[in-house]
Amino acid sequence: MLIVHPAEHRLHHPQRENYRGRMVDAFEIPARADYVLHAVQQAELAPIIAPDDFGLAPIAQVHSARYLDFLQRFWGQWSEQWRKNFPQRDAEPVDEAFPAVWPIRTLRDDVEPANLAAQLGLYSMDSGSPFTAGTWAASLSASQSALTAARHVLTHGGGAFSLSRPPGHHAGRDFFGGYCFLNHAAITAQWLRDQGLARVAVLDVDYHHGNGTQAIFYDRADVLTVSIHGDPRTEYPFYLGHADEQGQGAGLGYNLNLPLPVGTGFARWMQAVEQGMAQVRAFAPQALVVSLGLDTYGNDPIAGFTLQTADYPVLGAAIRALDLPTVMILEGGYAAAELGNNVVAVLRGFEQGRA
Ligand code: Q9C
Ligand code: ZN
Repeated sequence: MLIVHPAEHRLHHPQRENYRGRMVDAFEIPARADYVLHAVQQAELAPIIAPDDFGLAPIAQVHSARYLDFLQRFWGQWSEQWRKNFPQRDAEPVDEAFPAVWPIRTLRDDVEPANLAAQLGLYSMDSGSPFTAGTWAASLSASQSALTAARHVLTHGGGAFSLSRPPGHHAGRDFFGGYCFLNHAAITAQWLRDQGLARVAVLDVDYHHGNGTQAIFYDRADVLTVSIHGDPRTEYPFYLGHADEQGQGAGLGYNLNLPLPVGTGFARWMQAVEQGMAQVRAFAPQALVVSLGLDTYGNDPIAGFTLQTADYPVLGAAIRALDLPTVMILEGGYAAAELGNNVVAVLRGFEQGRA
């Protein structure tokens, strides 16, 4: 196994976020990756390398041109505008920007407003995902990290883990949300397709439904998307992730959602994961991308399942038993101090697995 880790994740360091209408300490912070890096170093699981640069082309295969343009220029324009409006202050005005207005039903999303606050709404799904000075650079590094892991498993088989952030699975073709800006899992699956693999499966075990990944591949039969998650009737992202979403057109039958109620424990959860894995096996993919969120953990501050650290090796072993070239990408998991142990538990299970 190989672990890929970009130091640039740290450039995205939000202080605060809007959570249920209140400003609270941000959950998706650099300390998360620091804890994981420390734990995988201590465990001596695998070599840890920095990502290579795959450029923007693989990212532009998934995200729209105007969204990528927005991500790259937004902070520069936003902070410049702020300095003009408040010339007496010379530092960065605020540490993070949040949307406040959106083109919901009946409003137009085809014309990009010149107003930057309005652009922030056009390209987002919620007000809880801080956009910071380093958001683009960190997100780009996370995509490059996932691609580096993908190239490793394409060449050598086995597994590779992208120890990167911010996460990606909520980001759609042209929007951010749920702390995600670039959909690294989707970019990786598409890149593997573009390398000539006919079928790629994405298995999303994050607590939250992978709405971005589902939507990106919803009408396609070449990428199977499977997500096990908290029921969207009560859990973020609320507006997608129901069991009746099975894909459309050529993609009908190539999306599987397994929503579970708040309070679900390991036995029931693992049963659903096995059900998802049966679908993956039936699809007979040439590679597997795992959206590895660890917010299923019982002590997670923003999620509702009750998994324990000792449960995670079972997940890792089951992933290994699929016997596919496997790219695992870090998604959520906000019990930061325990996140490292939980990641190591999955990776140990993967290493020792192959039941
Ligand atoms: N005020 C991931 O785990 N919480 N994202 C929104 C609404 C968003 C989690 C709360 C949670 C997103 C990758
Ligand atoms: Zn999550």
